[in-house]
Amino acid sequence: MTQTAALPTARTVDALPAPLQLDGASTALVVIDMQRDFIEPGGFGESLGNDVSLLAEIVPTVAALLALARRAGWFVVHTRESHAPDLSDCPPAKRLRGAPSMRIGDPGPMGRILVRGEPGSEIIDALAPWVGELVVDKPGKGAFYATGLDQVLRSRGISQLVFAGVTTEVCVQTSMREANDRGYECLLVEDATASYFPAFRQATLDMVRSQGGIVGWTVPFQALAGAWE
Ligand code: C5J
Repeated sequence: MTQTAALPTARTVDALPAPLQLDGASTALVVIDMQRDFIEPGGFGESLGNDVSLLAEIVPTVAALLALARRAGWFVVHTRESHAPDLSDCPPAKRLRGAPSMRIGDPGPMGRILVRGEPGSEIIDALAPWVGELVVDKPGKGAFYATGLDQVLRSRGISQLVFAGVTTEVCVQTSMREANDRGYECLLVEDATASYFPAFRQATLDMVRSQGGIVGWTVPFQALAGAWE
């Protein structure tokens, strides 16, 4: 009788500031806010005066990362920064901040800005969630604030999170810090995250992996894919 050895589920990823042992059985990919409202013209990002084309550049890499996660069998989570239609979960301090051309809840070319169920709050077609993947609507910048994400991850035995998405220094970094404080090991894929301000993206990568990885690790996509396949 021949016996087939179980494939090892853990791999060593050549990350910074140090190699990271990633175990596929306890890993989830968390794709932050790849929504039309941030990436396409006419949404929240552009209403704040930003050049949204900078964010669209990472879409092929995020698509490749999603494909890797699906092949590897990692649990996949997508988040959407969004609010209830009555804006009951949008504090005035958030809605009234700054001087955007359109505020959260205002009608725009893709429907009401950052409101759940409107076309602008949907994830872009190229990165659409698959059946069985978790979609988390979050009213804050962080994925753990006022959501059930922590409970879902814990119930699945997940302790390592691979992060991608936008924007690096706002929702991605906030979510990573929330996860780090909750005991998750966090790995940010460097070329699968973007900011309207490239210098802020770079500063965030440097901050995350500074001081021995005070928030987590970073890795280029090809290095992660190379370790896995
Ligand atoms: C922002 C986000 N930048 N998804 N949201 O307001 O990073």
